[in-house]
Amino acid sequence: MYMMRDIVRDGNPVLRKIAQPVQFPLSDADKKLASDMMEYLIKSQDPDFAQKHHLRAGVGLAAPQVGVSEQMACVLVPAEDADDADKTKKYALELTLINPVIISNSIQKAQLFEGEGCLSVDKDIPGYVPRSARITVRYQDFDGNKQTIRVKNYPAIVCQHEIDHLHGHLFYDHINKNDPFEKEPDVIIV
Ligand code: SB7
Ligand code: NI
Repeated sequence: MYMMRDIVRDGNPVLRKIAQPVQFPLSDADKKLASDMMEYLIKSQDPDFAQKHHLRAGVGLAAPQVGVSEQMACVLVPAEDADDADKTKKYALELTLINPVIISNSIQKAQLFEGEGCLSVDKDIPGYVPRSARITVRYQDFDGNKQTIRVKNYPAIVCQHEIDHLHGHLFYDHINKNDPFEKEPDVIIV
């Protein structure tokens, strides 16, 4: 499985490349990539395992972050028991996005009140990252079937962060340099 040493850091050109579309049927290498990326997220969210192996917890991981310039990303957002009716559900969103495209964005914005971080960026970069509050994503599943999903708020922010990686964008590209904590009009603070 992937460890922190496998995660590509800012400065490596692969993080700034436009990732290539994934071909179907999936190659064995692509199947392994998908399961290894998801395994990283699962293990990184297990406090004991993460501490023991010095993993930074992640809610998403994109293929360029492990050095593969392909349009694949995993998203694993833990369920918040507080406002989650189904207490048996471990994850609010558990998804492997292949060749994802955002086909619609809400006008309303959302931003994390503490800003964003990235497994590929070792330092804290303060500032708001304006995102769309709601998006519709078209992507392909493991069988190559086209799927459409609508997500909002935190899961939507994570999906946008991951899809950005497939286009060579990093979260801090979106921070207003002159006013990092500039508040957008009509924004949900998540
Ligand atoms: C905060 C963190 C993430 C997404 C959105 C807000 C994911 C961090 C892990 N990654 O670097 C994934 O690309
Ligand atoms: Ni990232």
